[in-house]
Amino acid sequence: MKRPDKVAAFRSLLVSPQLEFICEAHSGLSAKIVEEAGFKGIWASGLAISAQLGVRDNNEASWTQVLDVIEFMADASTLPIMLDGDTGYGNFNNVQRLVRKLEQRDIAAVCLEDKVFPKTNSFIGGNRQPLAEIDEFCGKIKAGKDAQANDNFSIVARVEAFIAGWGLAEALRRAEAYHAAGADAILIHSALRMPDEILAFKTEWGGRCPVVIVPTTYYATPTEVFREHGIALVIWANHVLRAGIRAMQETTATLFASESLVAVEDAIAPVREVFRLQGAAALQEAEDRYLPKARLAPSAILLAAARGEELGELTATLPKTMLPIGNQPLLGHIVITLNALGINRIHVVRGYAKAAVSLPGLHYVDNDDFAENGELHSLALALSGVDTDVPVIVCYGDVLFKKYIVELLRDIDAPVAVAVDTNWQESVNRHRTADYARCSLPYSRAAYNREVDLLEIDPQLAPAAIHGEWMGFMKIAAASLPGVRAIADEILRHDRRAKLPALLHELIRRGQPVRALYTTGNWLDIDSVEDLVNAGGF
Ligand code: SPV
Ligand code: MG
Repeated sequence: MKRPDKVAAFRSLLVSPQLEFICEAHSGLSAKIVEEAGFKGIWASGLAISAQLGVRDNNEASWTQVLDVIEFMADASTLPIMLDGDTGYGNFNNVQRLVRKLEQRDIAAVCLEDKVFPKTNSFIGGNRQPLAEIDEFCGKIKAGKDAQANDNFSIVARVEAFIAGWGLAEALRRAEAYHAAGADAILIHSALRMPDEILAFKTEWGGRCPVVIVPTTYYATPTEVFREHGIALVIWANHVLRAGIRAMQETTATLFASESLVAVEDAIAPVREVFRLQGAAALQEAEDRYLPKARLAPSAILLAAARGEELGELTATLPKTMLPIGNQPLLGHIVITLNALGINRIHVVRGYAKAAVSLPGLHYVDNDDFAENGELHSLALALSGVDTDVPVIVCYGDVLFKKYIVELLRDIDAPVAVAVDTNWQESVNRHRTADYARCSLPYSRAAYNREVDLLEIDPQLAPAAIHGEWMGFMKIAAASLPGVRAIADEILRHDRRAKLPALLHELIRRGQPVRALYTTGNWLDIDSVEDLVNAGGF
């Protein structure tokens, strides 16, 4: 990836024939915001960085701590950054080390001020602040220029003569010396409310080298005045920090007073804006490119619209799926089993006494006409609301099962698959109706490792033809969802009471294989009070 030449970009700003502007930032986030606003460069303000760290602008933050902050800023933005390097954090030797470290971090420029370490902010008792010896300061500039590896790295010498109460002559004397020592530009600072000092300086200075200003106190001066006087670069030095302080104070005061989020929600940036500024979308794209495709957990559809009349009084006010088994309703047990397989998007089709079907965390699909239609209608309703990029596991809302049954289905690679219980004789013995299945291969050792297809499902199947019992478990691959949905709709147009086997038959009839997975026992459908009692021990 081509990186912008930040160092050259800053030098062009300094020498450009027109008035240029850079803006303060104090963090990776604010650097990005300054860039998005359209600025061409960033002022890494000592005041703003120290303030956001919660310390004073008196070199309380160590220079390496400042370096850590501007490294984040440089990473977050493509703009050139000029560090407010205070006095250089020591003597000429410290300046050399600073310049090397800044270049390593792709910082384009440093501004050094002619005060004494530890410095204090120019607006705090400026006229009591001692200035550096001119020669000593010139030595720092020379040392910095000698240390830089990139010819375009800029060192801006900041003259604090006006701040410290000296006049124009001293300011000019210093500027001249710093210029001669190799400074690429002069920052002339003033704490007056009018621009008189800096304009007088610029008039005398002429075009000897670019002049940079910080109009924090003489903010009311029309920008045109700076332009007319040939100022090279204006620094808006602390306004992002101050905007942030005001916004934080107002928001926290409102939150504290109102004990509610309502009053602030619309006044602050939405969370998605935070993600955007952090570049979350780019990471998502990169994940798609570089991460192995994670197997997404399927979603599940539980068909639970029926009452369960066979249970008589027990289901007078509750559908079967909500009957208590131990400490939870039947539905709760099913959900726990699915959750254990990583399946947490569960769509429950409810109908009879639907208000009673209300466990938290589930997606409900209402089949209000449940008395007039059948299972397939319930399935079709649910299929229209599922995520289409993950497979769907379908099961009945009145069946308890060991999780491996669904696990096998989850892991099988087939457009549509069903679990078939080899233990079908038990159902015959219990004289209950069951969906008996005939498959392409009977259950045997030979069936292990072989693809077995479902051929037929019929409660009336002759015992000699039965290979197992279908318990209602079905998996539909994500790619098969639209096709299955269309076939279900077609069947329902002719028979709105159709049951699930009708769907399987139609798939088979159209030559779309339905894979059969043999399992043995380990499930229980609740059809009688006896089942309910047995379920307690399942
Ligand atoms: C800063 O932003 O830290 C500066 C400019 O040095 S000023 O606060 O005006 O001194
Ligand atoms: Mg500063």
